[in-house]
Amino acid sequence: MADLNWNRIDWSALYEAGRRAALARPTRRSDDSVSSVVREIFDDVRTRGGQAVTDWAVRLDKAPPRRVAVTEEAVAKARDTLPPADTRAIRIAAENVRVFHQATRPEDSPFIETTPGVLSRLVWRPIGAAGLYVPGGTAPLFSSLLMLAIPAEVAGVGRRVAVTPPRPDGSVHPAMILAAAEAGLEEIWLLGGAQAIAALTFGAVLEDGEIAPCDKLFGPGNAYVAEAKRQASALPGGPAQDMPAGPSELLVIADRDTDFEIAAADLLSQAEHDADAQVILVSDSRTAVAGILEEVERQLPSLPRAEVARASLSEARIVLVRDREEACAVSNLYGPEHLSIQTRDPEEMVEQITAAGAVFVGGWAAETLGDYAAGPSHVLPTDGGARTLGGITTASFMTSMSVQTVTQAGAAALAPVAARLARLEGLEAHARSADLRSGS
Ligand code: HSO
Ligand code: ZN
Repeated sequence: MADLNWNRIDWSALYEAGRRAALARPTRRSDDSVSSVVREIFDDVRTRGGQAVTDWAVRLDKAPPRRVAVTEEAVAKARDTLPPADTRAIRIAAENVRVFHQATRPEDSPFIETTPGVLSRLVWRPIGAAGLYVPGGTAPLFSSLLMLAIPAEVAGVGRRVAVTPPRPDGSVHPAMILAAAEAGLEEIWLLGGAQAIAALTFGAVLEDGEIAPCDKLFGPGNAYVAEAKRQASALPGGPAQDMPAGPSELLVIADRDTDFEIAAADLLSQAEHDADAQVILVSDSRTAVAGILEEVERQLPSLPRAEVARASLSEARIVLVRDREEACAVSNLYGPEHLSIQTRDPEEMVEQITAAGAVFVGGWAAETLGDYAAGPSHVLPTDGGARTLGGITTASFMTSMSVQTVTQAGAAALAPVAARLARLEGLEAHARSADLRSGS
């Protein structure tokens, strides 16, 4: 059943403009209507507060916002509804995420003495309050809760507020409770969409309690959530946002040594996320491309989410390149959220990669392992953001500040320099402030 229509791109036949166009992300549906709905929700929540949040939640998700307390009792109940192996898997994932983030937490620098007596260092501080958006929709991504809440915890964030859409019956998935418990969260709000982002932005007094405004908003979401985060971060004094988020992306580089079955399974794992998920296969081998496509066709029909995967794959691209260097160049130009290098000697290619949210090296390193349990956060930049932005780390939940200490001798040495530069800029008050320290 060759009903998948793969878009094939012959890289060496294209000029620069054509190459960029071939890798462009599709423009998404009616951005204007999304932003006007979000604006309407924001305006309403700004003026009417919690009541507006509730009204929008009832209208769009058929349920008022509900606070789920992660009590011992709730955790025990959630555990009882799942096989013990599920609970263990969540625990192992959480532990790995914690270990990775503890080991990569930024450390305060030592004092650096640029001039005798002039000592500066860089110190890191956690942000005050983080709003964590955990997508629901067709799949409750409790793994995203781990990938946000644990780095935030390790960073030392004072207040973490997690929000997630209710399931169609208004309930929360038991795995979400267990993930919250593993991440040391005391509560989750069943509240989704732009109204959740508005609540985290303006604060909202709701029937079950208060959501206080947050300093920074994190997490992936649909087009409305992404637009809401964008509008929130554009407000004067509004919260910052982690990164602009679009549909998930995977670019696989394959050659004739690639295991076709594995590469195909990975492409499908990406495609099942949603119809907009971006799948790209880059290869210097026509044999590999044919073999992988055959495998995709073979594996697809038995997937429960075959229809979603099929929709995504109808937009999938295959880029034929001349060699490994060209494969890396394609990937760097695209800047994928996930890059999987399934070639011979994959480590060698990593050196040439400059833009990807996460790189999976070799056939054993499935993106799926990273999605759930390897340790690094799976919340990563999409839409080419990887060209200038990394994924979530503990540093995303922290700010750095410089701390400067100067002795009298240090001031005497440096003040004349500063005074001179100040006068060069025409800033006399600065110069006099320096003069007072020069000791002359
Ligand atoms: N691949 C997604 C993360 C995810 N996958 C969650 C499964 N569950 C974006 O990195
Ligand atoms: Zn995934």
